[in-house]
Amino acid sequence: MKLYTGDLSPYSAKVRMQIYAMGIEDQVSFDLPVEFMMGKMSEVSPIGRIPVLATDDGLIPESEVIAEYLDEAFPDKALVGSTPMERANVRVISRIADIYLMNNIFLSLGQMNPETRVQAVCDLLVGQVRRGVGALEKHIAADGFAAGSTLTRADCTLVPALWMCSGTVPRLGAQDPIASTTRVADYWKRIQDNEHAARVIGEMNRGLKARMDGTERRMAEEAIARAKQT
Ligand SMILES: N[C@@H](CCC(=O)N[C@@H](CS)C(=O)NCC(=O)O)C(=O)O
Repeated sequence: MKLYTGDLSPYSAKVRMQIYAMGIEDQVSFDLPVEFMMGKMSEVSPIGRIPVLATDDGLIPESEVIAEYLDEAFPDKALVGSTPMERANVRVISRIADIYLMNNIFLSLGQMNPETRVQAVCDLLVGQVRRGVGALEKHIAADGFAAGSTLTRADCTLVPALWMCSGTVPRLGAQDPIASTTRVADYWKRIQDNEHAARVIGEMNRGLKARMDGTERRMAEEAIARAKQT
């Protein structure tokens, strides 16, 4: 299998963390198609976004669907909990992270520049993120991992979402919503010591550095030039 993924992509980081935690890295290779760098990812996969998992049977887009697929493909290593209620809880936390945090944070990226920022849009989106973090505070476990005593897919979704939240919201001129929580703030501190979490955080930081210092753009230009020669 091949995962189309990028260092800085939090949705990709979610799937990478799951692959690392399941111990199935030897079954998956990682790649970023040149079409993504050219803004033509929809030629590879109609949704046009990463991550995408390429399997022998075809392509699977959408991080949550890939996550479910990996759990089903490797049931003895699945990270979704063992009882129906545990599985429901893992899925609820994962949905809070994806829908209420990540979606709104991604939409807010267009409001980063104070000179072009529409404050009402920014307030709306940050308000939704704050509301999502408030819900997470009630659902997340008081100690251990996000959904209890073992690492699950809830952690794989939350780590990139909280990384995005703490890195993005303050740049919109608002307080980090995690700062006014107890359980979420403690969890965020705790989980960064986990080896798989630390690894994807390191990868996202590396991707951010490459975006900021121009390395990402240079590498994309070189890959595009190579693709045009062939
Ligand atoms: N709902 C999708 C979101 C994926 C997504 O938005 N990926 C971003 C990178 S993190 C992307 O590919 N953006 C490119 C674009 O929007 O054209 C998922 O869970 O996989």
